[in-house]
Amino acid sequence: MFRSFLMFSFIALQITVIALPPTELSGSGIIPKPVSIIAADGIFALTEKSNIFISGESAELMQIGKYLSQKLQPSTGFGLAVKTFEGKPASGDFILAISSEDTQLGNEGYQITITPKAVNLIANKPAGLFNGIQTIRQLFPAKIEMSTLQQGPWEIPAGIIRDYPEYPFRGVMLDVARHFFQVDDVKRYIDLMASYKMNVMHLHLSDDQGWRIEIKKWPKLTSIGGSTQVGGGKGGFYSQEQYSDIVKYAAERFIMIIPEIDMPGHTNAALASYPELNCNDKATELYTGTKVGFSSLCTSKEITYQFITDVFGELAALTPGPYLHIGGDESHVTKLEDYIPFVNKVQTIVASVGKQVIGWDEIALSTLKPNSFVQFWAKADNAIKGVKQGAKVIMSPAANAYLDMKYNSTTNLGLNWAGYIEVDKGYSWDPATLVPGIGKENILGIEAPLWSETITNMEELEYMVFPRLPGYAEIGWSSPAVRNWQDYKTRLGKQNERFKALQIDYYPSKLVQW
Ligand code: TNX
Repeated sequence: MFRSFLMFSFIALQITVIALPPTELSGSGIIPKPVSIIAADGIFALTEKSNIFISGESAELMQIGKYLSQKLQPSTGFGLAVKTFEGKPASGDFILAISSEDTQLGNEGYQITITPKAVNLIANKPAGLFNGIQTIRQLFPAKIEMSTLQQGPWEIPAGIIRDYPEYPFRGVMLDVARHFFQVDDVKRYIDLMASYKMNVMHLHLSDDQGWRIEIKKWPKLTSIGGSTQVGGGKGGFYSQEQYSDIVKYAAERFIMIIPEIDMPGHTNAALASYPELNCNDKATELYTGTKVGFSSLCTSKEITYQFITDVFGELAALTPGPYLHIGGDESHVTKLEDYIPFVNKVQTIVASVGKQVIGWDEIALSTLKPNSFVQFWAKADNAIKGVKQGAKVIMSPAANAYLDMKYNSTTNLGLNWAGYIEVDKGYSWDPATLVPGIGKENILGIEAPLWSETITNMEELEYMVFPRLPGYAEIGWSSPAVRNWQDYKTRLGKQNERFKALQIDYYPSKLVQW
């Protein structure tokens, strides 16, 4: 009797702990929301016999196939082989194919056809395949993301998903100047953003408190300027090899790195390293506080432009992407009559090293080159001045998209000068209607910056970035026609298990049922 009672409770327990996999493809948890999902009959099962077939001999496709294999390996324990496609796939295979027939998919879109036999992923370009893999990851149970061996089954209900982005530019910015972040931290951030199909990482590499990139012609920038950070810690910098390693790691995940050297303001670390960059030829003291707007390069000196040419020359050589970010914000101690010609000259220097300029919205006060971009953060008037000059805008409105703004008055980390950004506020805006006079045709995309005055390590970074980042990813990827908070918050709540599997320290907002 006692034994059968035990048996009974054992069975009951088993029933409650086994979450049955879904039998119909709803894609209900996917972030960013795909363009269309159509369910079909049947279920695909990944097994230890599954292979990954790629269409044609290509190092890039091989690398994407291996990326998928490596993502699935730790939790499933399967070592999926990546093979060049020949003949028919067997049951349980993935097929990754480039096909240029479906032009609607563009450079980053994809289509996934899931049948009981195979998962067939097609795209026009490798980036599309990479994005499709991010969707496939979310179609499996969340424990697929665990770093230790888990029990299957590893199933996906059949159906077809078609998907492509609203904007080509979907970014984050990380301020490694106020507090320095090691290469491995940056790589983890890259992996996390890639899983939500974001494709740009802007690195804020210099500010008053620190210079974080080795420049061979100006070595004191890092030996002196990189030696501290906010609060007086030891700071740090990336050697050119380390920076290139980040660029390569990002590129393998179809993410472009945009390096920023902020100028003429936010330059105390450089001014402390080289006296000649100051109008009075005296080096400033290193600075470890959090004030802004007190420093300026000497705009009237020839050496200043030689310095900028050298710095951007070396950075351009290390950066395959087309952009160099010149900052340009909060130059409160640079007179406007000096600021405007300065920005004009810097645009010419950037062009001379073969790159295009991005700058914070203040740069629109100058005469923009036809291929310069304005990053809207604070003043709509500035951004509109940029649009009137024909420039495209990157939308980073501080009151909606700043990852360093507190969630609410009880958040310990972060700042609140642009207000609080709860998860719903971060999600519920449309870049194309936020600022009258800036429409979709004027917008390159969106970027969510994390300034690090108060953010000292990865745990703190993740708490501010999650769970807001998937929302910014969705704003950049999904059409406003399919976006609304009620639907989104249900999908976000379901990401909970994925955050846990990936060991993300997120803020469990009360607005979301986790
Ligand atoms: C304004 S946003 C700044 C940064 C600060 C940030 C803090 C921008 C272009 N400039 O220097 O770190 O506020 O939120």
